[in-house]
Amino acid sequence: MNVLLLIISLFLTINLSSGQLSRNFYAGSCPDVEHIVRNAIDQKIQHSAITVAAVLRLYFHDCFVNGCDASVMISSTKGNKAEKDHPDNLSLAGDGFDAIVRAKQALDAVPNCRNKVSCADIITIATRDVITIVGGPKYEVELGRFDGLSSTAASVQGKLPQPTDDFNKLTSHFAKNGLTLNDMIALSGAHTLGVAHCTTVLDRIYNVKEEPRMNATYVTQLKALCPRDVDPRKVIGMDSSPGNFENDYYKNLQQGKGFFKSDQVLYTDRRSKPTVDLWASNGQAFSQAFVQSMLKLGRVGIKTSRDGNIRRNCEAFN
Ligand code: HEM
Ligand SMILES: *[C@@H]1O[C@H](CO)[C@@H](O)[C@H](O)[C@H]1NC(C)=O
Ligand SMILES: CC(=O)N[C@H]1CO[C@H](CO)[C@@H](O)[C@@H]1O
Repeated sequence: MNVLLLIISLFLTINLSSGQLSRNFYAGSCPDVEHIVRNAIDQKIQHSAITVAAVLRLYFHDCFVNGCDASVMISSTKGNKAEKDHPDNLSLAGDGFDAIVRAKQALDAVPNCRNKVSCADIITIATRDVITIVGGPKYEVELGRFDGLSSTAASVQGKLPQPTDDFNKLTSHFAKNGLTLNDMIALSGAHTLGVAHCTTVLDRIYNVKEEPRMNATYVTQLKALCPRDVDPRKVIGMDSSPGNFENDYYKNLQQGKGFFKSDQVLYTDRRSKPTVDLWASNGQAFSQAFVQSMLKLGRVGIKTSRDGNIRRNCEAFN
């Protein structure tokens, strides 16, 4: 493991940051920012373990809609229906939002850090932390994002991939954000964590004829957990260890046990299958690829002091 960390950090040193982002953006204003966020996240997770997956998904949805600018955090008001109220927020778990709000409160309690750290950077740090906490790779984050000045439900439309999307649709969603097929395969590995609503797989498990690659044993298991008339609020793990970050995601795809069609297609399509096979057999290669792709995702649509600011409240514009 230490060797892996060394390799990752050497690689990152060479491949440092892009644009205005840097590793030590807050060195002058709030040098302890990463410890403060980490403590707040540790505390939040002790109360609610589902925070882990909630934060990771929040980061993805934030970055894919108008860039990583915390626009996903904004609460709707009378005059504005914000991003989080688009149906595609797909029930982003409230604990993810709450974790960021708490980390911000912890920062604001330290005089020199008060209103110095952007909410977008808090999400970025918190996401790295939750991944590390559940056994994923530890990596250095790039900081210096500003918070966005707009957030509308309308702007979410069509920006997020859907679980029923085919291969070309999926790759085009990632390409629009400057992400490659390799990035897409690596980032989809995030589905090693967390849960999904039964309602998102009902169609798939009760109409399996359309997807011959689905593992029959797995279909039986899913049907037992998610009967046709299941309570729409019911959620189930997307793999058998939804609280651990590992490369099981790829091993499951090899066995026809991808949770969504958008997961399984990575194994059925010849363009991505070799990479799935590689990462199923080599967890270190997956971890390295995942870190690189997370950093790339974190560079999407970065706001500067010209088109962004540092929010005093992550859930409202200044
Ligand atoms: C490739 C296209 C993707 C599709 C179609 C997709 C779709 C979904 C859907 C439908 C859910 C279940 C939502 C629910 O029922 O509550 C989900 C959960 C989740 N997704 Fe994705 N996703 C994709 C990529 C990603 C990426 C790139 C990440 C992060 C890097 C990610 C992280 C997560 C996490 C962590 C959860 C679990 C959330 C929780 O437990 O609260 N997903 N995804
Ligand atoms: C289906 O899943 C079972 C148990 O999870 C596994 O033993 C089996 O090898 C899988 N079948 C295929 C075709 O991969
Ligand atoms: C967490 C959150 O804000 N979820 C919202 C997602 O959008 C639906 C409406 O589409 C709201 O009902 C949820 O409260």
